[in-house]
Amino acid sequence: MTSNKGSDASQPRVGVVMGSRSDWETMEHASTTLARLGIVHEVRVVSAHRTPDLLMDYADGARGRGIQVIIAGAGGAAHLPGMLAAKTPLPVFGVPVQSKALNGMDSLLSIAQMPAGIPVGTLAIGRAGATNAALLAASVLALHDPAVATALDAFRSEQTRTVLDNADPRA
Ligand code: RP5
Repeated sequence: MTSNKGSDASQPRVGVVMGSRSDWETMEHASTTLARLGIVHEVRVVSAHRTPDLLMDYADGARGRGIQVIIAGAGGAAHLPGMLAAKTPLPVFGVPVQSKALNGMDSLLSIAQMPAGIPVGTLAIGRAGATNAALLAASVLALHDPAVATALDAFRSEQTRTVLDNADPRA
């Protein structure tokens, strides 16, 4: 996949984590977007509440394993992104999963309202947020990786062309 000078090309560079398997329907859009850009990534269920020790281990070890950005999705009392950010200096992008009870407003506020000093970059609720988290992660990697920068440029050009080529919504 994407070349990365000085490191193993098969080494995941982005960690996509989620609080439950039930979040996959949303978070798979982060994974497919990263794959489309040729970015090697790993996908894990890590629950802030059900597996707190795994959460701490994941956050502690991520940087040492070559992860450069973490995308974390969770719903309801969505503490996963914030707790990861508390434990790792890596950039953490949080994706609020659309909850059944409150339509994701609970997830959004849980993720966005971090105290000063521990940032989480918070995306939109649901699929758009998951997709954009992957694009933001790619932008971070692209700062030092020309192959990712090229893939990102191509993605945007294609997106623009698709809109321009389908300008009549009745067609
Ligand atoms: C959160 O609780 C998860 O991120 C998920 O969005 C929500 C519900 O989890 P399940 O009960 O479906 O496993 O921790």
